[in-house]
Amino acid sequence: MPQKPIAYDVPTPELRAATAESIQAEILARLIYSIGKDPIVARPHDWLAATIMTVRDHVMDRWMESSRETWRTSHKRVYYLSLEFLIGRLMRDAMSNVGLMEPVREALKNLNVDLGDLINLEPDAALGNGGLGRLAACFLESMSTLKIPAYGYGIRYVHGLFRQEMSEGWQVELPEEWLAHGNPWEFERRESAYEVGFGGHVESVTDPDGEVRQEWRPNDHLMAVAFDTPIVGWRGARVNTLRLWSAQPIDPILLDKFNAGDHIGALEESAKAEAITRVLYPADSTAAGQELRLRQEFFFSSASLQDIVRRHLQQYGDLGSLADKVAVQLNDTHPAISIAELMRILVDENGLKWDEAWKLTKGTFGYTNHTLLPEALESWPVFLLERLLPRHMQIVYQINADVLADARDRANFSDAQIANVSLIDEAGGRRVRMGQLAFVGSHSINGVSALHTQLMKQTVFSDLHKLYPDRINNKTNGITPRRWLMQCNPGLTQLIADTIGPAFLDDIDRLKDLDGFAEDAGFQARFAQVKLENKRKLAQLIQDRLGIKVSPDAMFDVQIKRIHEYKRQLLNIIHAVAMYDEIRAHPERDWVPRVKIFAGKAAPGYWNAKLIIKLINDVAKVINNDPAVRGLLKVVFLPNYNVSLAEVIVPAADLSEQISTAGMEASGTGNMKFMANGAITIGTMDGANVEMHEEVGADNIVIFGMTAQEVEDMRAERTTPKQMIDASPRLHEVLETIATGVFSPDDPDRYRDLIGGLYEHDWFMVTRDFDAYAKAQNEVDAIWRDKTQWNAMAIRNTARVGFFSSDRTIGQYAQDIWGVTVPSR
Ligand code: 26V
Repeated sequence: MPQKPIAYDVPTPELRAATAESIQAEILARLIYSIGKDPIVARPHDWLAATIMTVRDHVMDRWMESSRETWRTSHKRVYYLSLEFLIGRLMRDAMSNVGLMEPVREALKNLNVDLGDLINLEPDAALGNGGLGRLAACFLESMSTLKIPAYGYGIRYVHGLFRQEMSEGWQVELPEEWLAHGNPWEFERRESAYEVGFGGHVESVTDPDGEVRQEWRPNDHLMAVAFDTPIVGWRGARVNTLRLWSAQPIDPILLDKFNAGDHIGALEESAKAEAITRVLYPADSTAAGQELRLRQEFFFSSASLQDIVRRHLQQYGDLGSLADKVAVQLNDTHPAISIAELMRILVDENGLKWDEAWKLTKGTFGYTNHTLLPEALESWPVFLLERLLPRHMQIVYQINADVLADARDRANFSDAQIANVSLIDEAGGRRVRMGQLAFVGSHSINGVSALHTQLMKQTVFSDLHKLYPDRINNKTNGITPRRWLMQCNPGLTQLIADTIGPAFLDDIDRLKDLDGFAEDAGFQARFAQVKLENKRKLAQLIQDRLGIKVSPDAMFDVQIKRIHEYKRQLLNIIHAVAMYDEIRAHPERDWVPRVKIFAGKAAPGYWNAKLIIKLINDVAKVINNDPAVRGLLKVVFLPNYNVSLAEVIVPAADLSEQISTAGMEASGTGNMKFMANGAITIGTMDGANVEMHEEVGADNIVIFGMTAQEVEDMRAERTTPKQMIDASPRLHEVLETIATGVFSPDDPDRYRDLIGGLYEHDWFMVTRDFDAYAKAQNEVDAIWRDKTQWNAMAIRNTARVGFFSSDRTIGQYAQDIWGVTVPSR
C-alpha cells in the first residue's frame, strides 16, 4: 500500500545550540553512557568515539527532517551508485559543516584532550582507489549542500584500500583495518536487508491469464544488510544518507554439519557470503575480471535496486512513475548490471511489459564514464554471466537484439559499426561489454571534462553516439571547497575572509573578488606567509616520517596520485635526474632550490608502477645524500598516500604536477585541489587542465607538451623514439645513467627494461615530451625567482577556482541529467 505523505508540520529544526560547556557535558555523557568508560581511564579512542557521537547527535535532527521532507514533498530522489567512496575522515568535515569546531575544541581542552590529536586518530575511510571514489565522496557532500534528496549506495568493505609501506624502497601492501575500533558514524539497519541470489536457472511460468513470464530460481542466496552514514552539507543545509551494503549468510552456521563434527564446513557458507564485501579491489586501471568482482558488482546492484523499488512502491504504490521520481547515476560501468536487474524486477517480478520497462529503465539511469583506457573498460565472459546470472544474460541478449535492429534498420550501419555497438564482443571469447550496456540503458552518458567527452564521442562510443546522438554530454568534475579549502587550509580561509569578507564560504564564485588583490604587496605577503606555515607543517611531517630535512624556503614541487605510466611520474623523476646532473656540472649557477615530493599507490599487480616507486626511492637516496647537491634538490616519496595525507600536502604545494600524456587523464581532480590552495600548475593539455587553462588564463599556468591530437598522430606513425633520444644529449645521458644502474648499484639491470621501453615504443610519450617539460620547468624557475609574479599567479589560481567546485558540477547533473530542481540556498 502506498503511504500517504506524512502531514508533519515540523519546521526545519535549527542546528542545536552549542557552547563549550554544553558540548563538554554531552561528550562526558557519551563517554560514560555509550562507551562505558570512566573519564579517568578513558583512552584516546574512547574520547574519539564519544566526540564523534556528540557531533553525530547534532546532525541527527536534520537527518530525520531531511528524509521526512522528501516524503512530504514527493520530490524526486537521486541515487548515486558507486563501488567506491573515498570518504577519508568525517569528524572534522561534519564539525566544520555544522559550525561545531570551536565549541568542541574548547570542550575537549577543558577535558585535557587535544582536538587535533583526536582528528588524526580517526581512521581514514578508504573505500576507493583514487579519483573516481573521491569524486563520489565530494558529490555526496555537494548534494547535501545543494539540498538535493540523494542517497549514495556502495559496499561496506571490511578492508579498504591496502596500507602501503616501504621495504627498501619497494611498495609492500598490508591490510587496512578501518573498522578495528568500531565505526561510530554508521547505523546498522537490520530491517533493511535483502536477499540476493546467484546461479541456478530460469523457468518459464504461465500465469493464470495465459501470460508467459520468466522466473529466476537462484541456487545460492545471501543477505545484503544496510549500514547508514549521515552526510551533512555545508551549514547543515541537508543531511543525506550513504548506505553501504554488507554481505551476510542466510544461515550463520550449518548446524547439521557442526553436529556431525564438521566444524569448519559448518562455517563455509558464512565465509563464502562474507567474502563478497570483505575487500576493495585495489586496481583502478585494469578491469579485474575475477568472479568475486562480478559477484560484488551484482550483489551491490541488486540490493540497491531492491531498496530503491521498495521505497518507491511504498510511497507511490506503482512503478509507472519511477522515472519521474527516481534518478539513478552509475559511477562508471561497475554497477551497470543494475540495468538488467531493474528490467528483471520490473518485468519478471512486477509484470510490466518489456517496452514499458525499457522506457522506465532508460528514463531512470544515467551513466558516467571515467576512463577511455582500453584495459579499464569492463567486459565479462558470457559463460560467467550465464552461470552466475542466467536471467540477466537473457535480458542482455534481448536488449542487444533491439539495439542491433535499431542499428540495421534505422541507422543503416555497416557490419563493422554493428559489431561496435553490440553488447557482445565477439573477438576472442564472447564477452558482454558493460560500457555498451550502460550506454544503451541510460538516457544520459557523460564524460568528466570537455576533452574527455569529445574523445568519448570520437573513440569508444563513436558508433553508439551516431545511433543515439543526443545522449552524450559533458559534466566537468569538481571538488568540494569545504574539505579542500576551508577545512584543510584554515589559514588561507581566514586570510581570504579577512580580505574579501566571508561571502565566498557560501558562494565560491565570490573568490573572484581576490583577483583585485593579486598585485597587492601587503596581501601577497600574507598569502605567502600562510603558504610558508603550511610548508613548515609538511616539512615537519617529512622529517618525522622519513627523517629527511627539507627547507620550507625551497619550492615544493608535488606529484601525488595513483602511480600509472600514463600519469608519467617517470617523466618527473627523469627530470629530477637531469637537474641533479646539471647542478653538479654547473655548481656556480643560481639554482632554485626544489623539493620534489611524490606520493601514490601502485596496483599490486602492476609491475612497472611498482618499479617506478622503487626508482623514485633509489634516486632520492642518491640525490639526498650527495654533498655536491648542497641541498638544492631533494626527492621525497611519502608512503601510504590517502585523503588525510593529501589534506596536509595540498595546502603546502607550490607547484602542482599534472603531466599525463595528453588524451589519457579523463579529468583529474587533484589539479583542482592544488589550484584552490594557490599552487601553480605545470601540466599538459589533458583532462580538466584544458579548462583550468581557460579559467585561470594562459599567463597563470605553465602548459607544455604534445596535444591529444599530436599524440594520436605520433602513435599512428609508429616511429621509434630512438633517433630523437640520441639527438637530445641531455636526455640520452639521463636515460643511460638510470639504465646502467647508477641509481641501483645493488642490481644494475633493475631499470634496463623500463628504460628500454622508452627507446622502443614509448607509448606514453615520456621521451617525446621531455624537452618541452624541461623547458617548462625552467620557466617555472624563472617565475619563482620573481616572487611578485609567482604570488600574483598563485593568488589568481585561488581566485579563479570557483568553476571547479563540485557544487557547480552537481548543479549541472541535477538540471541536465536528473531533472531535479535545486532549491535556492
Ligand atoms: C576501476 C576499477 C576498480 C577495480 C576493478 C577494476 C577497475 C577497472 C576500471 C576502473 C576505472 C577507474 C577509472 C577512474 O578512476 N577514472 C578516474 O576518474 C576520475 C574522476 O572522474 C578522473 O578525475 C580521472 O582522470 C580518472 O582517471
